[in-house]
Amino acid sequence: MAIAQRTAPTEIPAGVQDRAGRPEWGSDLIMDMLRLLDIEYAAVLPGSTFRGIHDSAVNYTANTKPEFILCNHEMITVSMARGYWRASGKPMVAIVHNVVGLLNTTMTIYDAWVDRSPVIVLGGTGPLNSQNRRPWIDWIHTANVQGNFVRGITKWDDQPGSVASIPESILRAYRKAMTEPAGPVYVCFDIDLQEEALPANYQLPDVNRYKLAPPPEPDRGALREAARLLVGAELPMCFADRVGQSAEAVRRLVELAELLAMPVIDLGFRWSFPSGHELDFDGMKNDLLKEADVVLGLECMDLEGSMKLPVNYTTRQADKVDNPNQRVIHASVDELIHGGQTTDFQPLPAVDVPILANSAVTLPLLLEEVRRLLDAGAQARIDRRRSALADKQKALREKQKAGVERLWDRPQISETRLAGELWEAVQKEDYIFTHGRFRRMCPGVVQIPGPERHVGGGGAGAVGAMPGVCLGSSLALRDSGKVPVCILGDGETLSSIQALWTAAKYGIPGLWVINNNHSYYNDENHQELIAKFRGRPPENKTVAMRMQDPPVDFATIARTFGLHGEGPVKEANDLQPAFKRAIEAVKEGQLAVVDVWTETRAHA
Ligand SMILES: Cc1ncc(C[n+]2csc(CCOP(=O)(O)OP(=O)(O)O)c2C)c(N)n1
Ligand SMILES: [Mg+2]
Repeated sequence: MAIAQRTAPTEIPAGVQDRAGRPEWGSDLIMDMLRLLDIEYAAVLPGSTFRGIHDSAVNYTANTKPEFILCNHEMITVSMARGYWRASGKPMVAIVHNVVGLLNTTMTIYDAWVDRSPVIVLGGTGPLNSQNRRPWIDWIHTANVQGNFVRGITKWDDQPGSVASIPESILRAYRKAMTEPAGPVYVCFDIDLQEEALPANYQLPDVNRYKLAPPPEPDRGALREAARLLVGAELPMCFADRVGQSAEAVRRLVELAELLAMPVIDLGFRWSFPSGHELDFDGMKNDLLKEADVVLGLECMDLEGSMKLPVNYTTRQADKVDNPNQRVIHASVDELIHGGQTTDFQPLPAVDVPILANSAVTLPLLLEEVRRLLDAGAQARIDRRRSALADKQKALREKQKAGVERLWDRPQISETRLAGELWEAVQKEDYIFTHGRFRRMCPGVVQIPGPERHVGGGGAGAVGAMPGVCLGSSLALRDSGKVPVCILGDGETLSSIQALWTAAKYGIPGLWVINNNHSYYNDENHQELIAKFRGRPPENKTVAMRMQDPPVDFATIARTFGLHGEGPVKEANDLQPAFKRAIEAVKEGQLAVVDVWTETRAHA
């Protein structure tokens, strides 16, 4: 049964006529521009520096298109916008108060930046005319220049100097955010501009004349060389990373992989290759790298790092595979966005055939070139490889199966069991995962075809961003009939627990499964490693690390917001009934939280 279709519970302002297109004030113009750009939602946490915008949203555009979505922490506003884009391909706006609101967003703006997600952050400041400032508060909430706080982690920021400059500023923000490589932008509006009267008969711009340019096409010479290397290879392999931002690109990648019998490793920023496919070789990267004579990277965030053997977490070192004749192709537009504020540009990969284009554009053209070059000799080599890979894949699946079996029946529920049971429960549904390292949690078992069933991972590893991201994806999917599902850590959930209120308020459904190991476990693992390295007692790794005494009761917290709560589930046998009840609640349009007490996972 598909999820129930509901009418979205918009707060309709009393006695207001939607008067879009006839702006009277600077802030009316801002709302007009957002509507012209087809922005459906703006996530907000209110503040007096955007009282003009807030008034226009309510009393001018009648809280529709964009509709304001109230959040209880600014980091959730930005995360929601990011999740919304991931699931819909459309940008969403976050509007935040002056200095303090903006500072609260910074972690999630960075997360969006590393995720190459177009989030349009708007804010207020001032008044810049100090004569108009209230004592104290307006002074501490004004900055010169406010965008400086996020300049290194946004593609662009602006602070228009007149009402007449507002349309251009918003249009450019939209274009900058959306043009690949996509990323967050910030536009700050002086209070005085928001509250300034517009000239009578103000004319709005024709936004159709400012359309986004299509993404750049790859150089034909580079494409031909890439095809030549791939067709002539003994063993080509592929690392796929942001490919899954386009479902069509994933289909083309499957076609290419099948045509060439080329194993693929999905690096995890998106769901870029079907798990369980005969060429899904996640888990066998190291063996393949030693043999592969050609590596095809597709939009890899860290190609160089991905081509290394596992990291020794104590020394932080990772060795490069010794394969001197290996040739590397990389299609990516990431280089166009790298800045100097943070080192998210990663180590510079050695690449023989660089292609400055995304995979959605590159793959169809590469397929054509490869097909053109395939001759009988190449075909014979590919056929031999296909059967050799089938044996390798069989061995890989057996190893994965044994690994999963080893972690299935444990005194406490393992992360693997949790993921396997969740997969069992949701695969019968019209599901879509909005987050979760699902491929690695229960390898070989979960079979997810592509981004239409999993919007992927990715970001800056910022604990606390994901609840908002999942909520934003679920907002985008609210009327799709799909059941949005995610697995969240207890630590990350608690960091943004107030996101549950927004879910309740706006009827945003979703199944949130909390992998509750009562710990910031990732760091427990680090404490154990360092203590052992220094010859100190590793048992102390749990100090200032565990969320016990008292434990966090996520199901009760969910219920206090009027949401469906299950658990804590402590026995594996109770998982299926809990998931079943929770999925029923989701189908009725609710967010359901299932708190599962898990064991801390085995570490590296
Ligand atoms: C903002 C932020 N603070 C701290 C960290 C360090 N950190 C990385 S993972 C992690 C643990 C997260 O806990 P939880 O969500 O429960 O996941 P678990 O590791 O227990 O599975 C922490 C604290 C971080 N990445 N980001
Ligand atoms: Mg945890």
